[in-house]
Amino acid sequence: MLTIYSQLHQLQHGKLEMMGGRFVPVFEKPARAEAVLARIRAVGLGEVRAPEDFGKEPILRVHRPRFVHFLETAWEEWSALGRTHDALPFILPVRYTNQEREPQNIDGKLGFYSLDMATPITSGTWQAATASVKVALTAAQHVRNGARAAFALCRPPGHHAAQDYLGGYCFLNNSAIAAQYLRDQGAERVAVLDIDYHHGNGTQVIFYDRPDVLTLSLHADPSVEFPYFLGYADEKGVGAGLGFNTNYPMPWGTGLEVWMEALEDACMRLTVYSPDVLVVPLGVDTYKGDPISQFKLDSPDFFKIGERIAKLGFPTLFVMEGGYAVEEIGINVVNALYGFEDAS
Ligand code: Q9C
Ligand code: ZN
Repeated sequence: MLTIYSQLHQLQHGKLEMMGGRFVPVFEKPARAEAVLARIRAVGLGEVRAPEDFGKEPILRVHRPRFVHFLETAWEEWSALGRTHDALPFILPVRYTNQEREPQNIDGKLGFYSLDMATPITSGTWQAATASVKVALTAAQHVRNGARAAFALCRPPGHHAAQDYLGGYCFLNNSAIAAQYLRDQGAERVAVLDIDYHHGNGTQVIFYDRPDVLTLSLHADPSVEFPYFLGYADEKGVGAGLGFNTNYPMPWGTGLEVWMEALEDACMRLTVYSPDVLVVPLGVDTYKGDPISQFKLDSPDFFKIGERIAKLGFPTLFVMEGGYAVEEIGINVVNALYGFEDAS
């Protein structure tokens, strides 16, 4: 399987994130992508190629222009105040607040465009996030050109980012941008099967009112897990999109058996929908040894997951999302990709 990778991901290297009322070292760090790349090379999964540039247009098909402008200029505004440490918000808009008026001050803007305080903006964030989009788009183009599958080794991840907010270590929604690009290139129906441990809230809201992009997400129950405010089973889409979003929230401690039952139901829906292309936001934070997650999948389980997805028979684009057990992230990701290739 072809992998697309850009070393520019290294430019996103935040120092601290807010967790449990403390600042802790960021979990979403460059070593993650390096470890996945090393494993791909060690086992010889296939060619590793650099991304192509698709310009800003595919990003603007998903994200609001003023949000993209904010991302591009946030570090400049922040550092103009003499601040040399990472940019984070300290105030977030909640209920009964103005959700449309962008503040002028950078501290207000950071809150206005953020979901959490765990996603630091650094001097290299814009370059790294746009390189990650290029990786996803190049891999998408490869699948659109007839490949059975491709792997976009994206970093930073994307599935928590929505039209106009960042969060959950995500700035631009790589999977959603790729799905929209595939639609714009002529795919009539695209499906997104998100298997990251966390709900793909950004992808869900981006396509919530549309029947042309089916969104399915298997994840930890948001009543006890990030992102808390979305990802429940009763969120099924709206308007023309009603019936085209399905969430599979599962309790802490979920292992392969229960997880596979959810995947089986998702596969049934995918078969009925019959997409031209399947996009799989691939997070391996479902792994039992993940430092911030509470599922119990083991390394060999990812092979079975890849196999099951391959049996669907759709051209498939894998997009790297979460997974924070750096020691095992390479094994787990490559197991999923190998399982897919084995059953293809
Ligand atoms: N108690 C992705 O996997 N912090 N994002 C959670 C845990 C944010 C994860 C704190 C987790 C975001 C792409
Ligand atoms: Zn995750």
